[in-house]
Amino acid sequence: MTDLQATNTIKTTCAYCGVGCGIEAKVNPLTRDVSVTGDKAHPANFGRVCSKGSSLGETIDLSSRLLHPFIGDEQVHWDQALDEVATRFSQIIAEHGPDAVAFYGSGQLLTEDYYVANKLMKGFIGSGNIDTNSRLCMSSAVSGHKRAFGTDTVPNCFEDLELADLVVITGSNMAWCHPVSYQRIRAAKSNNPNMKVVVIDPRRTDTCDIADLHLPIAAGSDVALFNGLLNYLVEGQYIDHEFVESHTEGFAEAVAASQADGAALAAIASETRLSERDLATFYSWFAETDKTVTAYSQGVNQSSSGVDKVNAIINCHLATGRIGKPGSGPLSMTGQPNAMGGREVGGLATTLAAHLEFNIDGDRDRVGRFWNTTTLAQGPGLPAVDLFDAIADGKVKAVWIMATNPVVSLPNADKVKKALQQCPFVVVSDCVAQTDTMALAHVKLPAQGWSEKDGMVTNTERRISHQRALLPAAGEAKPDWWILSRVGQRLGFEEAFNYQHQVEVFREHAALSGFENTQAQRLRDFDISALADISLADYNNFEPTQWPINAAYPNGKTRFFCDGQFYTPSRKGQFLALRAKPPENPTCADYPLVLNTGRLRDQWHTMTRTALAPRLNQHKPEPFVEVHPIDAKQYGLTDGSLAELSSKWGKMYARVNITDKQQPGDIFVPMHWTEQLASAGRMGSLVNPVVDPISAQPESKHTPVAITAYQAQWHGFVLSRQTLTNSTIDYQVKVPCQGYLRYELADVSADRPNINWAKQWLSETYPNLNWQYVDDPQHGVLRVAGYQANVLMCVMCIAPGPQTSVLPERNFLSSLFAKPSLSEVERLALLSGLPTAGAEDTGAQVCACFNVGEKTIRKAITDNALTTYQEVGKCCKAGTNCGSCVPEIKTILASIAEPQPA
Ligand SMILES: Nc1nc2c(c(=O)[nH]1)N[C@H]1C(S)=C(S)[C@@H](COP(=O)(O)OP(=O)(O)OC[C@H]3O[C@@H](n4cnc5c(=O)[nH]c(N)nc54)[C@H](O)[C@@H]3O)O[C@H]1N2
Ligand SMILES: Nc1nc2c(c(=O)[nH]1)N[C@H]1C(S)=C(S)[C@@H](COP(=O)(O)OP(=O)(O)OC[C@H]3O[C@@H](n4cnc5c(=O)[nH]c(N)nc54)[C@H](O)[C@@H]3O)O[C@H]1N2
Ligand code: SF4
Ligand SMILES: [Mo]
Repeated sequence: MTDLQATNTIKTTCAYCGVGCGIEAKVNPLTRDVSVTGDKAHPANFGRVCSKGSSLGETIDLSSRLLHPFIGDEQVHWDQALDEVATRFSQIIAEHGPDAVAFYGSGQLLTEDYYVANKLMKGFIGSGNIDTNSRLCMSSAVSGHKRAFGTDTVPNCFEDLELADLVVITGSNMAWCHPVSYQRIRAAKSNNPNMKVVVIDPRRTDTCDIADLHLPIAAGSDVALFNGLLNYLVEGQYIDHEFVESHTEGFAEAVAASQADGAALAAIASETRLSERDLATFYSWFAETDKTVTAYSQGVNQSSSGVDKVNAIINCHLATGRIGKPGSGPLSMTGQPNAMGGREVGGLATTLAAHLEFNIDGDRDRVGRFWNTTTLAQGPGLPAVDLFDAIADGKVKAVWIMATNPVVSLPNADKVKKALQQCPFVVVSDCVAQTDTMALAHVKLPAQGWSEKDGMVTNTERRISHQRALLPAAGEAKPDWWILSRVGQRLGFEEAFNYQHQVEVFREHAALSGFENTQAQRLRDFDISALADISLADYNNFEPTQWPINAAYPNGKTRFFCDGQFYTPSRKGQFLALRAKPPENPTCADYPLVLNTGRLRDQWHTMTRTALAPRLNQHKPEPFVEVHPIDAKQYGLTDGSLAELSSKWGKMYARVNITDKQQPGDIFVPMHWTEQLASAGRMGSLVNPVVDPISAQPESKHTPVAITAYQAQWHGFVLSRQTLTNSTIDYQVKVPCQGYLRYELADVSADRPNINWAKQWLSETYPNLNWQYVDDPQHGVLRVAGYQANVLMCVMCIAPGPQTSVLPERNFLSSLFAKPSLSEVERLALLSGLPTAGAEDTGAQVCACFNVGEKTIRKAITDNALTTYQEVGKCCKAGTNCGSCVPEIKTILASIAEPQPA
């Protein structure tokens, strides 16, 4: 059989964001080659995929995987590892009670995994101590939904983004974080000339590319903005009185509270840092456009007033009766592929399971009877930040972390790291061998990752899709549900965790959702009881469907609440009386700037998977900080140099990017870099541990910080085919590229690296190379190349001072790694740093899908007199797949049309 014959096509779901795109994977199980295209039949994406989705096949390489269980550094059999986990957990529970242990999970677990984790901890170990990274992500939306609707339901769906005449995108960089939904809005807008888009974000992000209005709101002031809108709707008589009177409660109190701080536009303008004119435009568009969707994400949720922000938005939709209707409603954009599935199974410490609640009469008893357990948790457990504090305090003595990397992603991350270093027993399940959290594990458990694991995920619009196995497991990796249930059995819960296949878990989850779920007992929105007896064949062939899936809605339901029926005791939607309040930690003289953190187009969180795809590392290769020109001047920062950022909690280094997309006083750092890739690039160290008082979601978008120039005495880079040994260089960032690694280096030490130092360090990796070099102490220049025969193995370039511009062109040098051997001319060119004739420098990457550089695009535009991004796409493919780089292409077009003064 040839490799070609072995290829088959399997439909599955993307591993990454909450859009939950359907994909078609062409799989060769013999070579483990997987190539991905969009599934035209999947209702979340209709065939589209973004740069991350389309490069999934490049992230399943086995070299970075954890392939076997380990206790300490010793590889062990599964039985030994499972026994160790069960024994240590049992001992600690016996000695200190069930609240001395905890699980910390993730929206990247499949529903079946998550269900088993929750059942084991809450149902049988008997503690509420299972929380998840969804606490850092969706918990404010969950609490906001529960306050307004009496349940955690997203009322609308993706299609509403297309049906709307006004799309308000707030606290969401959708162009980068939900790219396929964003492209759907872009396409809808070009078909509907009446459609307007408003973006509310302190930064001018690429999402603003399709905005008719951008409101660069002062960080944290969203409640004031939407309270102001509620008032405007009242004063201008835009209220849907019939809906408000028949189907809601608390309207008068909400309006009174929103007026308490002054309802005049001037007052709101000063609180939100917006102009009165822009405010009036936004308010009038919202007031007059019946079909309005407000889509929101982490700029809303990750705040000390996150829940109030959510309810301030929902208040305006309830007041106008615009909820659950085609083209109108509030739309919480979920982050992770199974953020919603986690909420269904009760993965948060504060809920039970299947939308049953600790604080609702009868629900504990209901879950206890269904699971046939007498040890159900008495009440909620500790939410994430409190949980890690309890570990630091020694109250929680054993923790099992699965599918998340809290040493990077939790706030006050140095404290989290220390807590885990001191914790008597840390278990980590991950598919990747080296993460900042795995480094602290006593027991390391290899989990199956995307392409191997098999089960259900639920996306933003409540759509359940099957994520299917494409390949056999890597090494001894096992599904998370299997690992958890085998430990559950060893803890003595033989029957309750006797699952042999994930479909058995799914059936039980579906049955619980329908258990005593009637008006007479306790009606819950989440009900997929029609799947309680699903056959294995139907499970395997399951078509994407929006819940509920029950007797009344066997094929799912698109929208909730348009009938005015909610899940509160009175069945009425609830207005909340809200007062704007400033972020809990204000800036001060020592820490004068607001640090905002978030995502990049081509990276996923802590980069354990996206950094494996070289083309995803080229757009933004290093940790950086975006600073407004006024602040850059004030703090003595130059573009492209390094800065040190510090807060009360920690510090980091980042490359300075001066841009007027920031507001003065605000700076932005991407959340992605870890200690595995950057010596001091872990931004979680800086972030304040303040949380929302209702949802306990951390305020990741607002930390007071200081910034100073990093006084580099020298800087440089190494390009190397192999991973280098650790060095003591102060600033060191590793960038995986195609066929080689790039290390960016800098140090404050006045000792200039010389050829001896360079040879000593590089020889630890390459003991037998031929070295060619230029070492010029007078000019501080060092260039070293190492050859095996004529094959270039590594090259180092060092220059004095903090600037990067004096170094040779990295793109040219990297092109030499693609050559089987180098000629004498090329070797000389390499040391002189000057490209040889004919060597192509494509410039910084713009399009990740087709790896097209800025210089290629500029040349295409000037050579062919191109004027639109569509023409650029036709000419060099850039921007024609996911479209996320279209704003950058437009910027290049504009800069050529109107040359900047030199
Ligand atoms: N490329 C990529 N896509 C992803 C992910 C990824 O890692 N990479 N992660 C996924 C996950 S889990 C999530 S949760 C989502 C997150 O998706 P988003 O929420 O869209 O992403 P963020 O970049 O975290 O933050 C969104 C915006 O909030 C703005 N913001 C900050 N403060 C405020 C404020 O006070 N008010 C308002 N209105 N806006 C503010 C920020 O400037 C930022 O542009 O992305 C998902 N998709
Ligand atoms: N400052 C700041 N902090 C933030 C945010 C922010 O915007 N700013 N955003 C927050 C948000 S919204 C989120 S969602 C979090 C994300 O933060 P994390 O959850 O910490 O980040 P990930 O890199 O997604 O970690 C997932 C881990 O699970 C592993 N993994 C993948 N699939 C599987 C699997 O099937 N099984 C197992 N066992 N492991 C698997 C991956 O290799 C990876 O190590 O960060 C939060 N932290
Ligand atoms: S938008 Fe991109 S990352 Fe999100 S699910 Fe679709 S392909 Fe995956
Ligand atoms: Mo998230």
